[in-house]
Amino acid sequence: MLIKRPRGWEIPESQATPEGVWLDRRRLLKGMAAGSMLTGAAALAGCMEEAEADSGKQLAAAPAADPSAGLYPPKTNMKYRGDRPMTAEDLATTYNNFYEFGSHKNIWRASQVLPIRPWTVTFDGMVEEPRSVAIDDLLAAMGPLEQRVYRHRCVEAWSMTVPWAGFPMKRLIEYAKPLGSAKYVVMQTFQNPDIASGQKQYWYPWPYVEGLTIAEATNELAFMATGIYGKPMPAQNGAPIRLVTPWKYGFKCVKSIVRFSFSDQRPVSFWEKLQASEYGFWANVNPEVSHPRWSQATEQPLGQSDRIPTLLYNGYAEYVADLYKGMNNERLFM
Ligand SMILES: Nc1nc2c(c(=O)[nH]1)N[C@H]1C(S)=C(S)[C@@H](COP(=O)(O)O)O[C@H]1N2
Ligand SMILES: [Mo]
Repeated sequence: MLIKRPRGWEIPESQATPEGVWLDRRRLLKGMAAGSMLTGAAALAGCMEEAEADSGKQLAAAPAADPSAGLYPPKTNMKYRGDRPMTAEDLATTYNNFYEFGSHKNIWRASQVLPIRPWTVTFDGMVEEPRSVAIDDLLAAMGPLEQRVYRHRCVEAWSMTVPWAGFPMKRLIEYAKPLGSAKYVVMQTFQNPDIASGQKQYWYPWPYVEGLTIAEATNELAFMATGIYGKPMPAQNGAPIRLVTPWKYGFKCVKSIVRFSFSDQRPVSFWEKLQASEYGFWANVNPEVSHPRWSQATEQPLGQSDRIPTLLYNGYAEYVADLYKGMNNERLFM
């Protein structure tokens, strides 16, 4: 018999894991591990098998020795609830874009080699005083983490709805102390071609860089995510810290950030350098502005059978539309 292995977005909605289920699984796991280190490890393996059998796919594990594990799961901020069925964890953590590890969706295994500790984040450029800080010290300085369920819309027209853990980007901007004259924050992904084989592909303008205006970065929706599904961020989703701007196309959400630089010059981002006619600085979601090669009118939620209409600013207009008032000469939507 020929068995067709469904692609990510073809898995029926009935298999999507509702929030309660994965939370319970996590609690179970925690409880078992607390019992004894030894049986904890065995239980973990057992639980993985169970999850694998559940979904017909291997569940991506959170990094084993993550010193920040105790911060998860954080409290849910009920203001941001996604308003759509939650995407199954094993889809969101095995169907990824992370070109550093390959230009296909199945990079999650390859990305496990990313060393997420020690991890240093640098703040420089137009700041009161440049500084570098270890990720766990930064997490401590950012105060309590929170969980927010956001929709995510990739420019390729697939989408997901996932629970991120992290803190408002505004808090990080305040911590960085930019000068009043800074207009942009520029974020850069790690660079290490020995680990990330995609970075040996010289035709890409490594490192991955993205930017926001300070007004965008301090908007209440802009979020620094350090975890997902109630756990520390797995490598493939951008450990240990990545940007989430849910009103913009997904490529703005730069992963595995090592540097925040402040500038009065608009940066040219990774995709814009590669193909400026298709990918711009603003990249706000708009169903009426087509990508030069495909329509943006609808999207395919991962794990669901039917496409759904795409919304202006991905449905977040009430939060962000004012940011772009009077900018009619800008290419706001690509
Ligand atoms: N460093 C880096 N960040 C990146 C990318 C990338 O290739 N490299 N891909 C972007 C794109 S196109 C999308 S849609 C999202 C995907 O995030 P996810 O894999 O967590 O769904 O990450 C964004 N951030
Ligand atoms: Mo994307």
